[in-house]
Amino acid sequence: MNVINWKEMLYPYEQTVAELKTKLEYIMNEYRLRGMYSPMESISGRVKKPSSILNKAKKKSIPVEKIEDEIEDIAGIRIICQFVEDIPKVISLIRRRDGRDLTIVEERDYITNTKDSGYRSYHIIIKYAINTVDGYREVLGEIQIRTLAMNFWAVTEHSLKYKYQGNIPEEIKHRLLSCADAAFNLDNEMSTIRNEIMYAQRLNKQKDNIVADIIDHIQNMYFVAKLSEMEDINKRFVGLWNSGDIDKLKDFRQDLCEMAKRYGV
Ligand code: 0O2
Repeated sequence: MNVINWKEMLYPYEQTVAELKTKLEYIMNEYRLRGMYSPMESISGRVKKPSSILNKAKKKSIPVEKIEDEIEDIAGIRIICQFVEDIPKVISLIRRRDGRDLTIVEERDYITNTKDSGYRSYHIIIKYAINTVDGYREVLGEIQIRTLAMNFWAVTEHSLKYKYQGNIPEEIKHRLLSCADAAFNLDNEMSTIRNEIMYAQRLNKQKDNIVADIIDHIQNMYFVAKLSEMEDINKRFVGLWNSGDIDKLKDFRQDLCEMAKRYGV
């Protein structure tokens, strides 16, 4: 039997997870930077543990030398969305990369085709190209896309599976199915107030950006403007901040911008 050097074997997967996570985070942050709603709420990644790889290989009768070809989720990325409607947008973002920095091998839609367990999620199996000491190679990876509600259910069910070593008692399985229904209904309910939520989030983001600009201007003028002027500015800022009036905060930012220009900062 071949002896696996786990650290060496898993290193390219570490690289894959780190690169993919960074690339997707840049997209998520670019949406936010542009004041747009991001269909990705958060992104996480992990490399499957050796014990978990061996368990899966045993369960699926995969010989050790075939592990890297047949276990597709050694490198795993999970993208969490707020709303079900965000999921197709994230899928498009990934499909756009097909043939560029990654290749799509397979898509599994467990949202339309819910698993018997109640599991819902969209999986995209990919091949990702990396450069290693030995040169260019491709590794398999799995991107899971799901809502916050789907994730809550899956993470909870996963830990129960672990606790009961895969044999969850029937009564708990039954209750988990009710929870899966509840998560499904929660997603549907959230969709009905999606526009309201998105509007509120955009407004908050806009306010954060304006306040960050105001603070930058105040900081830049701190040592060049007159003390009385700075005291006045600080007082106005606190008043406007407390009022929460976004239009007045915008006007104030404009005033500060002109003032900063006059001071040459
Ligand atoms: P981990 O610990 O998350 O890595 P199979 O093992 O046959 O069910 P397969 O053929 O590898 O799955 O592919 P599939 O169906 O795309 O599932 C891969 C991963 O999806 C699983 O990896 C889980 O992360 C998740 N998943 C699939 N079905 C379920 C489910 O019923 N409940 C939960 N909580 N997660 C699920 P691993 O290796 O099982 O686990």
